Formats: sequence, C-alpha cells, structure tokens
Amino acid sequence: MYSGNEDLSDLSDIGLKDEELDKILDENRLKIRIIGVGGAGSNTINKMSEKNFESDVADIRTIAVNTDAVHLKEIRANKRFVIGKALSRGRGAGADPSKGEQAARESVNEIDKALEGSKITVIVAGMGGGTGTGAAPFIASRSKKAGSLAIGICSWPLKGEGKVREENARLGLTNFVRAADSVILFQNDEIVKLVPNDRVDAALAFADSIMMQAIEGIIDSVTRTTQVNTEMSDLEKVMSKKGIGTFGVGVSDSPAGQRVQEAFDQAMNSPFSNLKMEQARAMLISITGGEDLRMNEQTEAMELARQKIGRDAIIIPRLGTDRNLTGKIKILVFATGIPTGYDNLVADDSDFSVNSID
Ligand SMILES: Nc1nc2c(ncn2[C@@H]2O[C@H](COP(=O)(O)OP(=O)(O)OP(=O)(O)O)[C@@H](O)[C@H]2O)c(=O)[nH]1
Ligand SMILES: [Mg+2]
Repeated sequence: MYSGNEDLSDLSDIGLKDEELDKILDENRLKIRIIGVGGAGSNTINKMSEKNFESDVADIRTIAVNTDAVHLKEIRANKRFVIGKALSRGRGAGADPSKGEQAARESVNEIDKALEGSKITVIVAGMGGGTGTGAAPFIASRSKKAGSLAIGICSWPLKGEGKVREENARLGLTNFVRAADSVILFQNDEIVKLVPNDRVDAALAFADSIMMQAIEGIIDSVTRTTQVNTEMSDLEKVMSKKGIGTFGVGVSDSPAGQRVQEAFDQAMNSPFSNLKMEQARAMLISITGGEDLRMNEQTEAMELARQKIGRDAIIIPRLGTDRNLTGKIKILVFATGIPTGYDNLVADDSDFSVNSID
C-alpha cells in the first residue's frame, strides 16, 4: 500500500514529463487562422497586429496574402505571402477577379499549408477589386476542404466606385457565400456615414477597425471563459452553412434597467450593412459588462433578441465580464442566415467555379 513516503522520482520514466504534457496541450489547442486577402483584407490583418490576440486555449495566427508584393511589404502578420507569383509577378490583379482566383489556384499548396489543422478560419477581403474578390472564395473552399469552419468577413464597395466594381463585388460575394459557412457583410457606404469627415482613407481605416471588432468577437466567443461559455459548437450553430450575415455592436453607460435596451437597440440597428437582422435564422449575442453586470441583464438581452427575430431562429447567448467596462454594457450581435435576395447583393445564378474546385 502506498504510504506517502516512497520515493516517486522514478515515475517520470513511465509517466509524462511536464514538457511532454505541455506539448500535448499545445498540439491540441484550437487552431484559429485569420487570413486577409488582397489590399483591404491585408489592411485589416495589419490593424490586428496592433492588438494582442494571444490566448491560452487557442493557437491564433494572422496571415496576409496578396498578388501585390509592394502592399504586402507594409503589412505586419504572423505569415505573409504573395499568391500567383508566376501570373502577376507581384504586381497585383488589376481589379480582375478572374486573375485573383487564378493567382490563388497557382498558390494552392502554400494556401493549404498555411491553413493546415485550422478549425476556425476567418477569411477577410474587400469585394470589388481583383485579388480579394477572386481569391477569397477559393481560399474559403480550401479551408472547408481541410475540415475547418470557414467564416468570411468582407466589405462591399462604395457606390461611387462605379458599376464595374459593384458587378465584381456581386460575383465575388455570391461565390464567397457559397464557399464559406457564413459571410459577414460590411457595406462601405454605411460605414462612411459614421465617419465625421469625408476623407475616404479615414473611412476605410474605420471600416477595417469595425471588421477587426467582428473578428475579435468571433475569437472571444471560443476563447474567453465566461459564465455562460460558448464554445466551438455554439459558434458552429450560428455560422455553419448560414449564408449571409451581419454584425452589430452597441455600448451603453446608462443606469442598469435602461442600458441593456439601449446597447441592444444600437447593435440591432447596425449601421454597417443594409441587411435586416430581424430576418436572421441564427444569432450569437454577446453581452459584456464590468463587475457590476447582473445575471438578469443577460435574461433581458435574450428576451429582447427573442422578440426581435423569428420564433424558429437559434439564439446563442454569451456573457462575459471585462474590468474595463465597469459601469457599461457592450452587446455584440452576429446575425446569420439572412435571405440573400434582398438588395440584389448576391446573384441567384452566377458563373460559379469555386465549388467545383478539387
Ligand atoms: N475596409 C477597407 N476596404 C477597402 C480598403 N481599400 C479598399 N477597400 C475596398 O475594398 C475593395 C477592394 O479593394 P482592394 O482590397 O484594394 O483590392 P484587391 O483585392 O487588392 O484587388 P486588386 O488590387 O485589384 O488586385 C475596394 O473596391 C474598396 O471598396 C481598405 O483599406 N479597407
Ligand atoms: Mg490590391
């Protein structure tokens, strides 16, 4: 019988050493890959480099890919590479989505390697140009093939950018929605309205920061331990094969009793797209507050969500605390499965090549 006094030092020969245990834990950490494609996508990745996204439970890496080597040189990411070197010689895709897609096909091995083992892949791009529009859907299809959840984050061009870009965006978004599990859409025209001055570069930088908040929300939903902890399966319930979606955020510092409604209304009236949250088939609603956050505030937010969206819609709540939010409440909403006929953003029947890629 074990008396408690025996020398156990030789057990290390048959058991696992700490380093080995660490290695196993490390290998089994949830792999999350955030890949920015083209100019706009890479700019959002660059924004992420200003923040610390590290997590104990997840292995999170940022990747930037572009046909444009000059632009890529300016980007900070865990990994960067030029796609379609033979095709575009590092000089961009000249606003031609078919070139963007070809470039991605040429670099399929590098793309597959970068996405190896990923369980959640977030693909970020601006629709309307060549690289992001053509390559993002292809990359989404590769990540699905690798067994990952594929979430697209993309912007829709300004009206002022013209008809050609809009048509490209429509084709790209159509392909993207088919290839990915969900694509969260941000319309630059809506975002520009929120920026006080009319400088386009400031507005686009603001758009990047909004897209980054959405990415952060996705990461937090699986990595931050909260009282009501959503995990991978919850994220899957909201994102998996739910088509097009929208994102909203609201913050209120009003007194308890008022602030949930305020933050919720702000988040629901998301000014980042024209898509109607009320038509969503699934919703991830994340409520964060300081130490003063009350349990009944979560119930209140759930009830508001229930009243707002269809009876059959799935609602997944997530409750978190953040010391920086004392006296405030912040609500993030991802609404997916919104019918796509609206506003003709997605073509019903378009030339679609990505799904046939093997
Ligand atoms: N959010 C955001 N959107 C941008 C930015 N730059 C451009 N856009 C939008 O994204 C669309 C695509 O632009 P880019 O990402 O520069 O194009 P690209 O994918 O690099 O394609 P090519 O340069 O043609 O190879 C544009 O039509 C704009 O609507 C940016 O910095 N941030
Ligand atoms: Mg470019």
